[in-house]
Amino acid sequence: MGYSRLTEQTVVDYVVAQPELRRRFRTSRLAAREVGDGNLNYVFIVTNPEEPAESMVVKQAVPFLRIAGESWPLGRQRMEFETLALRRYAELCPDMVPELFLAAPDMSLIAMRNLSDHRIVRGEMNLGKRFPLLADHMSTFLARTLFHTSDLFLDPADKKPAVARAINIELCKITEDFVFTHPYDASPSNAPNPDLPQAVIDAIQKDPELRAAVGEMKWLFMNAAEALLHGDLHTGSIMANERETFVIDPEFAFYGPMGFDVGALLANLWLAFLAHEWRQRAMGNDPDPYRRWLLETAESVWTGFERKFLELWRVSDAARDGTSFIGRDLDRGASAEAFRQRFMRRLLADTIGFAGCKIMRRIVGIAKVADIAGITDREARVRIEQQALTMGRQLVMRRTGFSSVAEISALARKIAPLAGTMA
Ligand code: SR1
Ligand code: MG
Repeated sequence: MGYSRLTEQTVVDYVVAQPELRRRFRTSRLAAREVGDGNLNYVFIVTNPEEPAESMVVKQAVPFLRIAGESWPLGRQRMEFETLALRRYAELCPDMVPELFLAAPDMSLIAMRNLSDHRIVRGEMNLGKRFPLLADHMSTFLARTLFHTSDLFLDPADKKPAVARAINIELCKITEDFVFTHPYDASPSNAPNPDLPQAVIDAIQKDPELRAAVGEMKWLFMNAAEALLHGDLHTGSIMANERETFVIDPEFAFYGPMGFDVGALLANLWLAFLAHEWRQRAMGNDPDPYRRWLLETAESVWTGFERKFLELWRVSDAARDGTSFIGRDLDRGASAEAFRQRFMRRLLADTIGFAGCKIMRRIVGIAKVADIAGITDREARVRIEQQALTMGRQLVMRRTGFSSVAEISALARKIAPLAGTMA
């Protein structure tokens, strides 16, 4: 079948015509709704109106960038990278990705389980909801996916073809441009809040030290094929409830630096921390408890990730007759352990640097986060955006100087104090 763009009408005909999809419904009288709120694709929920529990999601790539419109062409192949990543994640973290019912490269679409009992974490956090298991689940996801797709675990003869299969040129280019380049080179694609003083943007775009540091992060992103990354792991790519957490939307997947995925998640928790100084007050709450929870969640993501990643690594090395990534053991594992400790320190620095870039791009660049862009008090929004830029800058510039994420919590509280600690 050739490609055609689906609509709320034609997606139903499509589902009914695919036996592996049709058999999941007791009727062919289905209804569909387009619910995509992402920047790239179209997402339909197809339901049996008589039995709303019978439903599925159909996600289709269109040959352009949705956020920009049809004048911005973008290949449809991104859905194949999403499929590849969802399949690999289903092997590594089966309870954390939606079950795939069908992948149809000809139509650039996938059909999968509708996570109807789960909500997008960003939207819920903006309403002040807590996810008590989020840090535990996401640290497990990060540890398992990043360790098992890296050279610390895989045979090089398996890893290199895996890297080659996931060369995602177009979507990496989006990240290279919109995360690492355009926010800093005064590109016309930028869309800063018009209330933000030009001097604040100039401070980001005309600081050679900062631009050089961001350039180093871009270089790492483009050259360090460490592990299979989700590639866009912000809080809008996670669906959760009190019990379960699912990772969705891995169309940006490729083999890149591990810190990019970890940093994306931390950056979005820190952006939420900044936003909730206003959001919680607007809801009539004392902002401190929720903001503290966000910082604790960020700390637990890192500490949980570090512990679980090291655990997987030590167990895997132990099963290899004393031969680890650095070679044969000659000192009862002391050298292997020293390498692990250095590896994690370097990974923390990468994570912090990438988080800084991710924070700044959400203020200056084209793609915003609703956490901050949805702040209706203009003065508060400008204040919080300035805090975000201050924090992003410090993270990138000082990324090798932090020895824990708790130190970043202290930095965040210094830049945007908790109400209880304000003078
Ligand atoms: C043109 S920027 C589009 C952005 O949307 C995705 O969610 C990625 O973050 C990408 O950078
Ligand atoms: Mg997405």
